[in-house]
Amino acid sequence: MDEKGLPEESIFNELGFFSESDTNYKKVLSSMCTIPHPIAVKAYQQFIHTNIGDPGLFHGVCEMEIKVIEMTASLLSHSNPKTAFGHLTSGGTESNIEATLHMKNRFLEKHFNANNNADDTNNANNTENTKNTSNAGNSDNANNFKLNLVLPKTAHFSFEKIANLLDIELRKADVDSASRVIPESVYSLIDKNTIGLVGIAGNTEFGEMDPIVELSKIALQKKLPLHIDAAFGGFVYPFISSGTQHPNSFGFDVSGVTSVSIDPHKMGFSVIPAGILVFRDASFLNASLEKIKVKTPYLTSTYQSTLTGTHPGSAVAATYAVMKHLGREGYRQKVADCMDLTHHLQKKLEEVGFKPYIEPKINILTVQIGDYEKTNRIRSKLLKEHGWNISATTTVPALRFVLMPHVTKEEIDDLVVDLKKVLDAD
Ligand code: 0PR
Repeated sequence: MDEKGLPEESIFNELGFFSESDTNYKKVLSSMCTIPHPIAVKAYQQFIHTNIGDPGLFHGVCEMEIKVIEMTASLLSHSNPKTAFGHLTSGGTESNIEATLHMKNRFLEKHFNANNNADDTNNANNTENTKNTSNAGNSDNANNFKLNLVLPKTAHFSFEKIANLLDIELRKADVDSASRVIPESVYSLIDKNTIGLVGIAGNTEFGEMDPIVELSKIALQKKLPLHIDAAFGGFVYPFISSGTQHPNSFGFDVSGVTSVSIDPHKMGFSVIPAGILVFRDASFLNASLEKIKVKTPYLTSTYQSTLTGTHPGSAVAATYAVMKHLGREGYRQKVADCMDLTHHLQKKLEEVGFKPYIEPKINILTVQIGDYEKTNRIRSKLLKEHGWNISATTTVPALRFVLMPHVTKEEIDDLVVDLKKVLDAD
């Protein structure tokens, strides 16, 4: 750090230089984020100094957070949104971490109970089971076996971090040709050490939704929590116009669903960082919250049970503002615009001979142009020679386009011309 500070003007000249290297979202069809709504930006600025980690100082943002959770629960078809429990996070990764942490704590509480009180439904303190390291039945061998989480193989890579962080095994269930998880595969992976199930509403690569109702049946039968990762699809599926044959239920109207992750900083058009984690109600969490709860004697609250300490109230305000400003009607229109872009790209690609890999349900389109090597080569030529940011899928070789509101039809037309050029020269 320099001894002497610089005047404002030279700082902003320098910032301008850095900013030039950042995208302004032109030619970006790889991102699940977009330019935030101006209302969100304005609200963010108004609350820039607020810290929701010290709630006693910021009653206003705390009240807004409660309202955001209530609005979100209602969007997720909760029958009594006021009883939903949740908070804002930094995004899908943090929401998934916390949801999984609660599943793990709930499992440990149920089977090992913090005070070693035997849960005889699972044979705790049964000496037989102390010999069996794969049996979650005894507190003495709590460290001798690995807990597992059953999730679709299309799940976001944040779960890889979670596996490492929480020391759990990921059991990846097979998916069908439309990238939707196969319920029988999920069922077959469950055992005594399974802490819960995950379903996805809008998977990262294809935007597809898993058969949540089927997953819910399994969860209820096996008495397991079911977390839905709707980080991207949560603000899309509820606004897809009816008439599509897609079953849009993935929220709290599906009885086995215990928690949902949904990101305002993606299709919610709020600022970064804004994620939301909502639970059907707090009862599922009681024991777990106790476990992660820490005393905060010198703050205005007596304890904290969120993963982060200091976190931005500004993101809460931005999210509240944009949700209130757009309303369901506004989101429906924005989603319709994104779908219009998606169908425009689909038509343009079909004109040059490419059909989508999966008929797009939401604003993500994938197209197969060859094997992995060719796909990566074309992708990198599109960037190097023409400046297009496109991603590629990993579960099948395909180019992937995310049609966010910053994309225009003119851009799409230019992109398809450039893609054709690159393919012809390859
Ligand atoms: N769950 C799903 C289904 C996701 O698609 C993502 C992110 C996450 C969880 C994790 O969310 P956070 O990144 O908010 O923690 N999916 C995007 C992706 O990996 C994130 C992204 C967004 C990446 C914008 C790049 C980008 O420019 O593609």
